[in-house]
Amino acid sequence: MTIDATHTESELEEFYRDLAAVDLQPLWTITADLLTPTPRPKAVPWLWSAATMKPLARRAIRLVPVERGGERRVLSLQNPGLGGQPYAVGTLWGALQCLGPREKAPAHRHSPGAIRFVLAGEGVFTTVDGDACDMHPGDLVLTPAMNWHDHVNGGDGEMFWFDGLDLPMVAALDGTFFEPWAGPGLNQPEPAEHNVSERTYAGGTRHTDGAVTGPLSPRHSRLMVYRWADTTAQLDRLAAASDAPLLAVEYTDPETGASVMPTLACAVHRVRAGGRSLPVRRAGNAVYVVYSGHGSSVIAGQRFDWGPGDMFAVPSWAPVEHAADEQADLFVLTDTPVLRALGLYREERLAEAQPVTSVFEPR
Ligand code: GTQ
Ligand code: FE2
Repeated sequence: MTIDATHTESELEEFYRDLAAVDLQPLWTITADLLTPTPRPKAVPWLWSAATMKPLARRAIRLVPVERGGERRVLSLQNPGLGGQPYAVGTLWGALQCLGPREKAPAHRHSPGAIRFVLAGEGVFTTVDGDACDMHPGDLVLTPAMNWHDHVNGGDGEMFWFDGLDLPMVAALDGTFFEPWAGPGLNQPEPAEHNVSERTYAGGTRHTDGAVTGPLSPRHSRLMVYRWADTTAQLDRLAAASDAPLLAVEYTDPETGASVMPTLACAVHRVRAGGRSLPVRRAGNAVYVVYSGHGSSVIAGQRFDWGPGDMFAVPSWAPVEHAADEQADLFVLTDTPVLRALGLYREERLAEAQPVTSVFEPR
């Protein structure tokens, strides 16, 4: 067959009309970027400063109760590139959650998995499928997919932490399920003993009766809480043995060494005082939370200055490099396990610092 060169303009127009009428779209007329040479995330590099967020969170504590329905006192990071969707980057939910003295957030469970990284305060425990995990600054607490969870502030102070969820990813897969705790009461009963998963799994060993009984292929880590003392001790050991400007540790499933969840990876990147890392870009999205220290990151040519409690978005494939005036610890949430599992992951390390073309002005 060869192309009928005798066809008329109106024949062609009619053909396109007929296609549209039966919900078909010819690829050769599609102008949207379908097959981009490299990822083009809609989310933009962005930073939410603690100075802005914290007073607003305190106002929320004063003005808005935590109840069934709203479920959580959470300020979600809304990336301006995402058209009003409450997502930090295309695949990740990021948020600041807080609880006032003696407040309780009701129990529920859902198919999106979540992590909490504690920023400030004492007194809250998150109960994960019956195991009450005490939370202290710098701790990471997991609430994996379909695990019941609620947050209880048993103390007299406020508490603030970062929430990261794979919610947009699960939504894109049309895999969202949610269930409120049916009771009795709004919360899981407080167990007599707290931190059971920690006693069983912490430190890379597992409590057994002598037999080898662990799951062969756990879908998520069975350790629900990772203590800051362990994280910082490991970083100290690495820093003592290296003069690299940036040292990173990934939180792992102590039984398998895998990422903490099938969808989410968590890490801490420590930038040495006076250190400056070279740019790297990675397929997949990331949300950074500054735990301590002051410094700046250059993301796709834009400089973001940061300090404790600030949160920033690094969309897929944007080159990112960090510099710190004093030693800085950055908590990093990524969707890397999904890209790796699907054969989509890649990274590129650049040999030279990026030229800085603009400086981000936080709101
Ligand atoms: O704490 O259970 O930021 O379900 C978003 C959804 C926190 C939570 C969020 C949630 C939670
Ligand atoms: Fe939840």
